[in-house]
Amino acid sequence: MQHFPNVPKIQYEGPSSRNPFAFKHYNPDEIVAGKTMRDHMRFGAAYWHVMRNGLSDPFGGPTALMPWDDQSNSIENALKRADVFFEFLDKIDIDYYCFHDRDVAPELNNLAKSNDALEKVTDHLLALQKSHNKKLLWGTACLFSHPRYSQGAGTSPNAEVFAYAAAQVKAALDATYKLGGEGYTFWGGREGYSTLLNTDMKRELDHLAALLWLAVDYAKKIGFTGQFYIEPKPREPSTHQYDSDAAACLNFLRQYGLMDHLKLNLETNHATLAGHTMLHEITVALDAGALGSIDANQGDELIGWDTDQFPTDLYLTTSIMLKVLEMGGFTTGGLNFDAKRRRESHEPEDLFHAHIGGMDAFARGLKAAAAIRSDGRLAGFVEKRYASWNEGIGTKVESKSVTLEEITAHVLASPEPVIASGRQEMLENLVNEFI
Ligand code: XLS
Ligand code: NI
Ligand code: NI
Repeated sequence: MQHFPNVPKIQYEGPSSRNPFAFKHYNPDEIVAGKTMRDHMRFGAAYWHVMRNGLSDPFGGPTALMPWDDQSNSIENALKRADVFFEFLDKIDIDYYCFHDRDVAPELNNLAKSNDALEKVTDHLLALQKSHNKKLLWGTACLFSHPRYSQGAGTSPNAEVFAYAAAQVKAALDATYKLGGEGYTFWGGREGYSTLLNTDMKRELDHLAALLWLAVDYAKKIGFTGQFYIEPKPREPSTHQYDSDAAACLNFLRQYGLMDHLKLNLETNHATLAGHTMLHEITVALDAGALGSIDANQGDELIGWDTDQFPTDLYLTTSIMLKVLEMGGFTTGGLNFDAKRRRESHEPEDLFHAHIGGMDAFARGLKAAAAIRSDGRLAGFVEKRYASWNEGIGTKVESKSVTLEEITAHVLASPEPVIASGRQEMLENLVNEFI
């Protein structure tokens, strides 16, 4: 059964192609900086956006046409959606996917029944993965939609709700393990507060850490060796989320001794909401050895919420790929399109235009980043900018082998320092040479 009858398998046709159903820049087998583009990117599609997002917004209901979906909460409907999703993955040529437990299988308001449904659907997903040669980038549990989680899951004031969330995490980990998932993500949709008047922040943070430790220990027990991630986001739906940005997440992980067990899954639109650039967030994570995976999207500068748009900004994709190359590439992570079409783009073929655009934008970003690196002027400039630290007083400070008195004596015997220009505009011009 063909669910996207008007869409061919998307192929690379090169920059001169005018075919909207073709890649102009993403050429999966082309080698860039020593690796195929496919292996650099490790693109993933988000089950929740592709299959479950009706494109409603706070002012209006769903618009997306999903002729394959009977809108029921049945397992049959869930199984059918999975078939459609894998047809989509084949046609768009994406190797990985990500899901929440409740995207793929129904929430049945009873843990035993919901677990049973998840078991049935993941059996089917496993068969589809094998027959379509697709892989799970990461799995996760939806701990934010159901009303029981309205006041948090791991950070709920109610211990029974925490327990429910923990049991759901267990089932989602079992599912991820069964599907050979390369990672498992915690995004704390409601792990924050609406007002501090009713909130014991210290206790809630202790509980959130307890949930993560329970998951880490359980993973060890079942032999799940995938990477755990925590995904920062500052707000929405909560007023303040505890995992508000990369620095806050790292502080949390350090405080609770979790640095060896979790890395960060960074999302561009979340960086924007936190008042940071994505480059900032990635740099913070990379410097801590904790850059794990990326939710590839972008936000709108004019709308104050998580619009989850497909990434089209070449400056953004170039800066992301510069850091990914600097890291030496993804290991367990990848570029997961946690992105949705605009509400006005309601036809199934729009799913393809959206992903083609994101993949081509990252292909151009990868090529630009690789060219900037092999050109060497940018890195050379930064190296030179800090050169004074490689000798004299700089070396002594870095090696902590000098006192304040000795530094003072050094300054008294030296001329006024001459500082060189930061050359921001020249460097911006340099980057634009390659975009
Ligand atoms: C929502 C988050 C979510 C996570 C997975 O804003 O990005 O989609 O990636 O729970
Ligand atoms: Ni995300
Ligand atoms: Ni998001």
